[in-house]
Amino acid sequence: MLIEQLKSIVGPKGWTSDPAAMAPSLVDWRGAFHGSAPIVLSPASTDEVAAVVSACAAAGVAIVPQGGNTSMCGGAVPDESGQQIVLRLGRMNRIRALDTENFSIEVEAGCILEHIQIAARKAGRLFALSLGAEGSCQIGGNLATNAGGINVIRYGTARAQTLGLEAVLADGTVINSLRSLRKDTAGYDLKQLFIGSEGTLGIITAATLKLFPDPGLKTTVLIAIESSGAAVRLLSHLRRSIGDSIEAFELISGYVFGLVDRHIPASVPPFATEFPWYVLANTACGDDTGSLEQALQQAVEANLAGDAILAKSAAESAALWRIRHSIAEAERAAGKALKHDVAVPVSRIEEFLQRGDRLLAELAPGAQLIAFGHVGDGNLHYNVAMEPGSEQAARVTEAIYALATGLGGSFSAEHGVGRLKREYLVQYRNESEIELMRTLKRAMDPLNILNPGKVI
Ligand code: FAD
Ligand code: 2HG
Ligand code: ZN
Repeated sequence: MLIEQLKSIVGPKGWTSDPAAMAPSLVDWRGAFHGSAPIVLSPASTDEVAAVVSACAAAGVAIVPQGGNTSMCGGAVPDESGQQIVLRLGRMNRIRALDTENFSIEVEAGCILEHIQIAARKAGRLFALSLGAEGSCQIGGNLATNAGGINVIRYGTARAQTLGLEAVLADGTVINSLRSLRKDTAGYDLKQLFIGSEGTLGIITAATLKLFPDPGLKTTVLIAIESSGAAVRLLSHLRRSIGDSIEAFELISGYVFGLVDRHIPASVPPFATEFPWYVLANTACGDDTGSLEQALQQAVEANLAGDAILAKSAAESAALWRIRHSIAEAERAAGKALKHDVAVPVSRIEEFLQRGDRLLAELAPGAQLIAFGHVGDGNLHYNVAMEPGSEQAARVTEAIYALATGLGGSFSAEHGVGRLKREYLVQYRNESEIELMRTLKRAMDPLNILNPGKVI
């Protein structure tokens, strides 16, 4: 009976129970988590989402919100029970309004991230969130995971770029906090409850996002370096020299460059000589690359950089960023891996990597490290090519997480907790933090129908 009710709420275009059509929603991007569902719903409006949630609440049936299903931690896939309903947001993909003077844009949750970037650019503005999955991930998923990506160093995470939010609560109530203000201290900032909560406290249906002036021409530079520590010192040096114009500053190991070269067609190896590490950076200094070139020259003289290539055209820049954005795909093509999306203070990156190497050599001799990340944010993807699930794999993950948190870091930097890292949340957040999270969850979702089994 519930299923018939749900079908009538969303209409004939808004549901499927065809196994082939449901299949992409029942497995995660890496193929690590498989689930099943009686039906996949695709509502077309906030009212339809509210009616669906209210019907599910009355029946006590769980809902798994799903955007582009690019989660790296199994967050958007239902469990194996066959009882959880998948709610795809992709049909809600309208850009509702763009206010150039207010530098803001209001979008529905199912908008593909790249479509928002394009709409902003057409209006001479920048929507700064950018990540490898931007061609398929959706803004609702980005906000639900508080996604990071490559531009955090200058513009902050998804949270920092959100002005307002519309969400549906676990009983079907619509919370409209779609304001577009930079300052607003009227009561609790409710939108923050939903950002980063991975669909466990409410379903995001729309958002008002911050835009920036379009900095226009960007300069992309690929810098070869001898050590990860040099990357951190190089970043400090560049920040002192050219200030806030650094938009992205990504660390990539030499092995990872080779991995992309082997698995992604038409990716161009950058240097004739191989270096252990590379930095790929974007600066927004327009036509004036003089101060950047001078700062790079000083870096070479101070042994902070081995060699540097400045992209000479937009096409060259795109080719370099294609390499960076293809890492996850290359790693997936190469086989199974333990994913460690950790953060440490930027100043502890070198220590983390050195101690991580020693731990790996001890716990999994010969296992291949796949290290890269958003070094400007202290966020490293310290992945290890290994079959997950064994005791040895668990020991490696435990050791890496303990190392990161021991250095004042986090075991979960930008991908979220999802299903993959649930057990670690209770381990690495203190008791009072966990209790407050549980209190919030109980208060906002007393029947535990919103993405149960994820996060907490
Ligand atoms: P989904 O995977 O569909 O969902 C993610 C979580 O959000 C799930 O828990 C889901 O239930 C929930 N959710 C989805 N939509 C809603 C909604 N409307 N309301 C409430 N909850 C919802 N992440 C980064 O942070 N930085 C990166 O650089 C980065 N690069 C990536 C590169 C690749 C190639 C891939 C495959 C993934 C990458 N990711 C990265 C991981 C991923 O978090 C992001 O791609 C993105 O934020 C997820 O968006 P999505 O629409 O695919 O969400
Ligand atoms: C990236 O930075 C993504 O490319 C994916 O966050 C990281 O594959 C990963 O571990
Ligand atoms: Zn990342």
